[in-house]
Amino acid sequence: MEPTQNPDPTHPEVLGDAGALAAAGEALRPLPLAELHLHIEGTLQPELIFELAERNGMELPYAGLEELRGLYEFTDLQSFLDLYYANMAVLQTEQDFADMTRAYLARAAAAGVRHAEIMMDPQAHLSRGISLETCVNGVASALATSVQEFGISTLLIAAFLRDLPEEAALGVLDSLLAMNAPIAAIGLDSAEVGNPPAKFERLFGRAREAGLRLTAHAGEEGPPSYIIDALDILGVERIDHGIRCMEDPELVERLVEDRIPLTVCPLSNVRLRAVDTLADHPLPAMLAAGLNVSVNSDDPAYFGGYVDDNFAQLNAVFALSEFDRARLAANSIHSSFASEERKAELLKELNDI
Ligand code: ES4
Ligand code: ZN
Repeated sequence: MEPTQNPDPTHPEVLGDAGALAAAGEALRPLPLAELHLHIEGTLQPELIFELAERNGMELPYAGLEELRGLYEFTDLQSFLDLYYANMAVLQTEQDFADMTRAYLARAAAAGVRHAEIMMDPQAHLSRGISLETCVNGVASALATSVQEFGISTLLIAAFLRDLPEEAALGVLDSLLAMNAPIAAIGLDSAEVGNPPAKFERLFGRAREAGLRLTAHAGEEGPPSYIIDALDILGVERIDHGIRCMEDPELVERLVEDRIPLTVCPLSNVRLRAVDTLADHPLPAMLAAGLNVSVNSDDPAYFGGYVDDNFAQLNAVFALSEFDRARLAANSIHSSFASEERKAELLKELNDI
């Protein structure tokens, strides 16, 4: 990458050497990239939760924003999921889903995101009496104008809750297919430990037959064997998180060899205590091992930041080289489910920086 040619005095971050400024704690210029691991319900900011509650005439169990914000201290994945599912109660209408999605896209554009693969949890809404049409059409209506409004191409991933029975997931997949929902892929999320990939072998088989792309959370809290089973039993093309692969050198070798994408979410891993501190995060070791890793925000409203915040904090701790930052961005583009044409466009944009 070339240093900035035309320094703009109104944007001090582009003056001089970006690396030196980053080391001094200044903002990095965001690189164009793809966000591949993002739960749209995890973009629901506390302010929007209150706004939607008021619009829908609902009483929240919190006196105000500060009380709600005080609850964002998590001890593990489940302690986060409890608040994440509770806060979804305010999502009632198509407009609510559309407003949440549009707010994410606006913020993601500022973070450098040029392509977003957005997961949603239909079962978390069905169980509250919200129809598939309401949640899918609401999110999809915001995605429909994303290229125009935000310059972000998008696709939608229906994620299934692994702590529910496979039968439930099969029913929802059939309904999504019957309504011709605009989904490109399926994912697998929620409480990992005790819900291994093998539980969803038929679901992933059916999705593959329907022509959908496949990804699954594995190796976030669960052991390396869950990553192996997601690949071998579910046939996924991508692993969400996957950080615990580092405990199994043979698995690392396989993931490197096969260029399996791992959508890593550093701030999420810190906030859910998968790692003690960001300085203990395996990302630099994963890069050094030659793994195909990207940086993603997971549930940015809950974990302290969007993809640019993840990069900024990584950079503050590890002083990533410009080469590594460009590699992470290029990995995200190569690992996306976008068309070859769109990938080429984004890679060119990255190269021209
Ligand atoms: C999730 Cl961080 C994480 N892990 C598993 N399932 C999830 N759903 C939303 N965020
Ligand atoms: Zn996730």
